[in-house]
Amino acid sequence: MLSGIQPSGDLHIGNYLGALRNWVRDQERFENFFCIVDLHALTVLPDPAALRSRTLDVVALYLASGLDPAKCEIFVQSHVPAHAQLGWIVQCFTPIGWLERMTQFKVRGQTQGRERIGTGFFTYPALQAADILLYDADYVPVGDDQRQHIEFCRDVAQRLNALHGDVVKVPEPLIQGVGARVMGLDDPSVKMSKSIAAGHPLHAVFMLDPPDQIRRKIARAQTDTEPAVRDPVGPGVANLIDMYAALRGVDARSAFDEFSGKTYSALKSATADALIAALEPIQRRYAELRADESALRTGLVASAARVTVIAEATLARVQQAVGLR
Ligand code: AQP
Repeated sequence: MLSGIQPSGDLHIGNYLGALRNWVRDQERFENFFCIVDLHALTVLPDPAALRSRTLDVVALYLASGLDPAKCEIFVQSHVPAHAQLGWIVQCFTPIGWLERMTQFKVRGQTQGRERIGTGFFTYPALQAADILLYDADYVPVGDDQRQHIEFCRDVAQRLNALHGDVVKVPEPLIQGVGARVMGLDDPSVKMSKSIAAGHPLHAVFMLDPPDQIRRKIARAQTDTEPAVRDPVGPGVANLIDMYAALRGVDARSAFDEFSGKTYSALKSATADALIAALEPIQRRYAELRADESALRTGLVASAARVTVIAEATLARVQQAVGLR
């Protein structure tokens, strides 16, 4: 199993419910590779000091959330040069049209204008495919927003295999039901996202928000003008119900039944309670882990050394197949 998070901003509960918490739950079942994908974060031209520090923040959050370094490789993508090397090869096998179809690229193209987007943002699905293929991943646990990118990875893997024999493994996405797409609290028509949260204080609950902030943000989450929870619920209410269900480990229907006929403030207060209960222990562990940077760095160096052996073997196999060796 392989997945990663970009250190491109503060992690929010979408990252937690859609990805991280599922990795923790499933870590006993798989051989696990979790990276901090700093090369991807570079596509949004972060401040260098912030990128450096956020990379360690994300490592500490992985560990604080319960990823066990005895069961998972936790490493930084740029520490393993094979990612960039295979990324280039994958790009060469990627028709431009496949990248132009990517929703993230199309959306950013509409908001920012295509000519202003860095080439790295356009080609990053190819690098992401390389991240996955290097470790012969069977499964890629992600939120629903990444479904198209995993499809892209499968397409490019199949293309490589069709042209050069069975050279890479074709992975499957692992996408959960509840929590797979947490929407913005201030605008439930868009997915909760680090980049939007950076400019909109009421958009997201961050994993490191203190309890009073969590309560304040959830209390101000957009709902609608109905007096109480009732079918059919609007998108803001559905988002709160979905978060509550994910945190309580029940399906969205049971969560709806629990609040049916109750006020929005009852739903909000229960959702905030559930978030605080989930995040408080993580925040306590995070504070301890993040204080010891040298321990974090030591773990990263050791993991990068171990995974490099695996990544280089796959890279050599692909290089051989395409004629570079
Ligand atoms: N809103 C979300 N709901 C559920 N899962 C989500 N993920 C992200 N947002 C949500 C999942 O978190 C993992 C890491 O994502 P990423 O670091 O690659 O960032 P992203 O998908 O581009 O989304 P972000 O974190 O909000 O950043 P920006 O602002 O750049 O879009 C992935 O598994 C993702 O599915």
